[in-house]
Amino acid sequence: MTVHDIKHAASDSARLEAVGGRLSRVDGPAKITGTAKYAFEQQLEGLTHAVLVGATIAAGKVTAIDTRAADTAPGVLAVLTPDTIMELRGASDWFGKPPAQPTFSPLVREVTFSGQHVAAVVAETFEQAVAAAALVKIWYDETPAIVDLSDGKAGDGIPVEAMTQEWGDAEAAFAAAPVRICAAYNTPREFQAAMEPHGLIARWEGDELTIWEPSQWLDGMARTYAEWFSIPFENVRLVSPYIGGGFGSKALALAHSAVAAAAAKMLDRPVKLVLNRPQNFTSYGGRAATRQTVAIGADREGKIQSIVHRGVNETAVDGMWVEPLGSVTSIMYATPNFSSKQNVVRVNTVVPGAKRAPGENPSAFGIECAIDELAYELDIDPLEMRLINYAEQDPHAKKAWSTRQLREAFAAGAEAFGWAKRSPAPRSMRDGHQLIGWGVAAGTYPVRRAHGEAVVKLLSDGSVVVESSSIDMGQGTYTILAQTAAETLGVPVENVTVKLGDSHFARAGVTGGSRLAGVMTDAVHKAAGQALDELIGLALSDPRSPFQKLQSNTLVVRDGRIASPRGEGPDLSIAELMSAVGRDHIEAKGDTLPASTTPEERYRNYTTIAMSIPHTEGDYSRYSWCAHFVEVRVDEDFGTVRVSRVVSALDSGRLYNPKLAESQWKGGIIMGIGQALLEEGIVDRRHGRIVNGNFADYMLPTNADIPDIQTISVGIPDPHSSALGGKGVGELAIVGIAPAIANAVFHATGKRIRDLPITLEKLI
Ligand code: MCN
Ligand code: MOS
Repeated sequence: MTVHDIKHAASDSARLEAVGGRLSRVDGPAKITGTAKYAFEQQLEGLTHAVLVGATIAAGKVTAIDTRAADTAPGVLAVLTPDTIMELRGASDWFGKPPAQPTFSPLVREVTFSGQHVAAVVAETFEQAVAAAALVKIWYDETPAIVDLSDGKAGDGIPVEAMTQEWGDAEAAFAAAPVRICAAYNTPREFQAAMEPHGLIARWEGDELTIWEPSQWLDGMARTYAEWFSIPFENVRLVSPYIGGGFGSKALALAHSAVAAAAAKMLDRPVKLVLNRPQNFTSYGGRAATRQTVAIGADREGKIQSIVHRGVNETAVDGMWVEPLGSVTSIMYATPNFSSKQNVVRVNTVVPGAKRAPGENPSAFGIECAIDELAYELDIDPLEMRLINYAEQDPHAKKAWSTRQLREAFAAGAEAFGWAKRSPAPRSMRDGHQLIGWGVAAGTYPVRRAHGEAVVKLLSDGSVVVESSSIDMGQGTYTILAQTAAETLGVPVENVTVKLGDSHFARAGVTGGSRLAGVMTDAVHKAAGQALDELIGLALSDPRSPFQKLQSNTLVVRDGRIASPRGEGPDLSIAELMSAVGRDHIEAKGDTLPASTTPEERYRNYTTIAMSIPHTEGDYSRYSWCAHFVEVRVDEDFGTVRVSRVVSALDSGRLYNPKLAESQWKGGIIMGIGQALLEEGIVDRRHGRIVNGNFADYMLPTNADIPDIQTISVGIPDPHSSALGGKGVGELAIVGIAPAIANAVFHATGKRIRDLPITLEKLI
């Protein structure tokens, strides 16, 4: 597709089945009718059930484990402890870096966080395993834990040099600026809280391992299993056709995955292990708690002269997680002087992990609140403030934006929201006892790019099968790949079946960083294009083809029928042509990697993230952008906050399916409303334990908390970001929504809440 073609395809397609059409989810009926089989729903012969026993201390040593009562409980097949579970080989990390320790035990003696897996019971039934797990007795030698960032023992942490970004002389310019603001912004520990819990079924057949596990990265997780058990990569098959949400948490094989796979090997029976809800709060990391200070120096007209940013995020005692807190701070506004530095602080927690827009999300909370504070300080409209400091190029990379429709987003959002009618002073808009506040904030997410493969098969009945080891956790991959294949081949979309979520299919890298749609539409477009070329080639040159005598140099396929471009001569269905030339199928593999790629590079490309393409590669800096406009109503007496209106204008380039992109954006906005007002992992300071690790106490927004949300697409096709002109969609909208709400709360109440979530006790 040329740039010219892409421009034409910019607007919504009238044809549902084409790229750009508002086709409903093709996997929808299977999910609604219950025929979609999720990982834990596999019925296997001889299936056994494992239940984990977690540490009740946050730091210390296991001194003794008494398994006698559990060993003899009904149905118990094995009680595994650090002494009895098999040792596994250490696996390399997601960059492909070799492990620090050559071997490890997936059950631990040295405890570094509450809930860490110490023992596991395997029984014939789930109920028997649960009952026996309660009989396992563990003794500890407890040592003091560092419970969270505010713990006196936590200290300032370790500098992360790689996060330092500096130009000009930020400290001096800040000191010299006529107008200065400086404030601290905090976000708590948050969790991905996907409906479907983590877990897996593991089955060994000789030295071949099959794993049914919800996964955002089949190839990467298969590599980990292969390394743990010292078996060839090809011997591992991961199956994950449907996923009940991941939000960043399902990209890695974790300690509980190792326990289940080891137990299956030791017992030579398939093992199912599903984490209960509290275990979903301690067996893998959510978003790290963060602290930032943002200092902005400006002139009296509001032009920024310096930004000084310092960030801290919590990480684990025995694992490193860096939440890049300067990622939005360094690129959103033009500034001649800039400094951002970051530390990490080790606390007794499971290693934090990726939650939708890791880095960009808390980063935007800091800078987008701070810019609002500067606007009020100078009595400048917060929207105007953002335009005064509009970055015409990437201030950090010093490169042109590939596309940046942020000015357009501000304009379209403001218009639809009615921003011009805002009364500027805080507490100046009300409806009876409700204080009304309007807030704005911007968001962004880089366009992460990578490579992928896809196989397209054209079968003798004219139907089409697309295969890829990529996944659909709800974003719409099945649907957009069906549209891509249908459009490219010229067949009705009902004739296309997309098969995903099996590591034995054509390979794909991680579904993270909102990159999959761009990667896979490219691969499927390539594969389908090759299949079409082969079909037309056969039709023109095969002696048995009725088109052969036509002496035409090309043919077209439309609605599954093949004919000459001007409609002269024969007109056949694909099935009729395949039968005429005696072919039962045509198969093509689309591969976006260069032909010169070695097998080793190919393996690394799909099983590590080391080969992602930088978003600032070449001449351009590539990002998606958005502007959120929010109305809140704060009860004057009770301090309760309700978000009553959201209008967001977003630039994700060309949309492959606007209906699904809007759904993704709304999902991000809803998650952001939860972050702003409700979500917070609460740590019991005595035991270093998450006390609200369940869906009754970890507050998430329900439909009643969510107002009408209007999203407006202002994107234009971006040929530098992907083959078909799209930019990332999945994480964009959760960036900037919490600060827009915090800014609206300030406008409503005159109170600046800099600690999320904004709960009523902080307002009264
Ligand atoms: N899309 C589009 N036009 C584009 C780009 C995308 O129409 N230019 C639409 C497509 O429907 C596509 C979807 O948006 O399937 C997401 O595309 P993309 O932005 O490439 O993101 P990924 O497919 O890589 O999905 C991952 C992303 C991430 S990183 C998280 S976290 C997240 C998210 O998607 N987790 C989700 N959205 C989620 N949605 C659901 N339902 N569940 C999750 O766990
Ligand atoms: Mo998304 S947090 O990059 O899986």
